[in-house]
Amino acid sequence: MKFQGFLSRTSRFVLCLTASYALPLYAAPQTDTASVTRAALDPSLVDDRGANAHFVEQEAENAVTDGTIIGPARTAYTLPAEASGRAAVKLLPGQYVEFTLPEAANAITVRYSIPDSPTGGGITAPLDVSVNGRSLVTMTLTSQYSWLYNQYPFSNDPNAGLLFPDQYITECGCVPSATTPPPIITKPFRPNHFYDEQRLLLDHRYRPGDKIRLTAPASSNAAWTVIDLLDSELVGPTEHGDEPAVNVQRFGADPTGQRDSADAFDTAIAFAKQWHRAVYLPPGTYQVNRHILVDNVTIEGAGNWYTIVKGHQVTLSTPLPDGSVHTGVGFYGKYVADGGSSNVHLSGFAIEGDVRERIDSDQVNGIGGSLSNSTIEGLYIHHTKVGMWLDGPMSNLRIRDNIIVDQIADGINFHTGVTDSVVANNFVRNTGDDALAMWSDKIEDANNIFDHNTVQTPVLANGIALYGGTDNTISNNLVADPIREGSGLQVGSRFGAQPFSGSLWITNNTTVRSGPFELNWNIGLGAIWIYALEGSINADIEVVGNSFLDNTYNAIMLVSDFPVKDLYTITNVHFKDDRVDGTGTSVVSARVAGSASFENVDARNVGAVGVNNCGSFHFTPAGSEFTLIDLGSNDGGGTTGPWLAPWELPNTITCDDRPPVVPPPPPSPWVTPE
Ligand SMILES: [Ca+2]
Repeated sequence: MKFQGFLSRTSRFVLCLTASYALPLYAAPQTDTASVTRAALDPSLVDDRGANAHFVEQEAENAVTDGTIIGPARTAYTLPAEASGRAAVKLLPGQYVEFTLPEAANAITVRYSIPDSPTGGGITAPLDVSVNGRSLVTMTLTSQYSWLYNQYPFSNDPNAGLLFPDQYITECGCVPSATTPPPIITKPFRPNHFYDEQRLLLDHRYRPGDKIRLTAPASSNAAWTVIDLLDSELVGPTEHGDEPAVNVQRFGADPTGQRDSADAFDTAIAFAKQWHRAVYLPPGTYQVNRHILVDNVTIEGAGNWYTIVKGHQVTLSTPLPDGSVHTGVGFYGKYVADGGSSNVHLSGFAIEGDVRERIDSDQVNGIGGSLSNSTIEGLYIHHTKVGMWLDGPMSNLRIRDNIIVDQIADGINFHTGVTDSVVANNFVRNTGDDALAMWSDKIEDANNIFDHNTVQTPVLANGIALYGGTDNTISNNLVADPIREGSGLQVGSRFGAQPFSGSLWITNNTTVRSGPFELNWNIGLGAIWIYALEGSINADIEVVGNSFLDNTYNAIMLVSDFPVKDLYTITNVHFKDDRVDGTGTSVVSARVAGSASFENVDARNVGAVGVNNCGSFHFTPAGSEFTLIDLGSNDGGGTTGPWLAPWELPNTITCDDRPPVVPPPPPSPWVTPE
């Protein structure tokens, strides 16, 4: 390696002497390989927003490679769109990407994609890992948990015809079964959920400046290997549990993962409860292929890199009362109908599921049931359907410092009457539905806080979604790269939820590369998307101190659906002290009747008219049915002038749903007098 480096420097030197005009000939590789990002942004742009993670992120597109950068591009159903920062590196067999460690590390996480098998179901393929030129290990990548196709709730078969030919699809703008001649449907139809990630403990601690090279071997069976990013981390030593904890191995649990340990877990839990002790899960991999029922118990692992509870998906011979046709690994509180659980404390282990398809009736979640007066901390949850699906009513659950990645559906969902609970400092990437959600189904979710979480690349739906509820707070979160049928932050009267009431505080969040194209509506969304579909939204909604960065379309959208546009309104929304840096189209898109107030909402790099005001589409001489209330200090704009110009106020019709998109420059520090 040193010899090669010397050669390289010599050849540069010679070129300099002989052909100084030919700089580009030897300028590559040109990248700062130690560049650390958060959600593909300079960390200084998102200071104190999102989770304080243990790892540092480096995007492959900023690293050294002899492969090909794909993207940046944001079109759904494409590989770059689902990559962090909307770009990645594509390696052909024999090619590499190399990262320079910015900090000491003994562990890495690789986010990647490899092709599906021709008939679906996935393949495995090797990825060589070397450090400073020394071969270390060959990872086995898999596409068994990625690649879904077709209409919701999706298929694993790339060759399948339309699942629902009697449903409208935007691709033909038609109902295929009712159309003559029938439209030609390209297969695979709507491929998505391309990526997966894998963690690797290295053999020892490496130093800043050491070079981690990922190589697709020349002999790889994968036609290509896309690397999105590398997270590197210095993992601490194993934790031993609070004495005198009950060691699950004493009850026959097998840390080699060979034998099923579920019954041993049950026995250890029963013993621990009898003697009022915690259960300890020592380092190892424990095979558990069903739910572990938890109530009034503490279960502590040795740390989520060391203690892994891993299961196979099991097909049930008869469906369970809850509708499940499969079961799998998960820690479940009792359902409310069975009394609910309380005083459960889970920490320091990983849950590795085996969910490869979306079946909404299946309870194959990492955490489930009802868990009042409980804590969930320091878990790593992977390949389950939903990381944590809580069915209330229940109260006082604290969810902190967890990592939830590569889910088939949501990351965390507070479903039905979850109150006085906190979701803080969690990292959620690559969910197949809303990453963090409160769904006030039948009973309001109330007095909950989602704070300082990082959400990246939900491949369907929203980063953070609120469906009804009262007095909830969404604060200090970082949300990046929503891809389709959702956006960064959604406030929606949808899914039969109870109406919003009381107040909703959306404060000090940052979104980036949000406000994507809505394929069904054929228009762009807003990074924050307030949506009156099933009822008016008139609770007090305070949107304060947020930054909406690099919005693909709009920063803010208030909208109803066309069939109900004369039924529902949005009123009582208040924007204050928000920053909008870059919109492909407008700052505000209003496609609903109602009003909102704006105070000190500053914008720059705005691509279209500041306000796209359609109201409820009657276009009468009285103006739009939507009114903007200017409370002052709303500054800045773009090529079309100030974003909130006097001529737009209070309700000038400016309706143009599909203006040209002007991609903004990358976000940069906001240096203006306050
Ligand atoms: Ca990337």
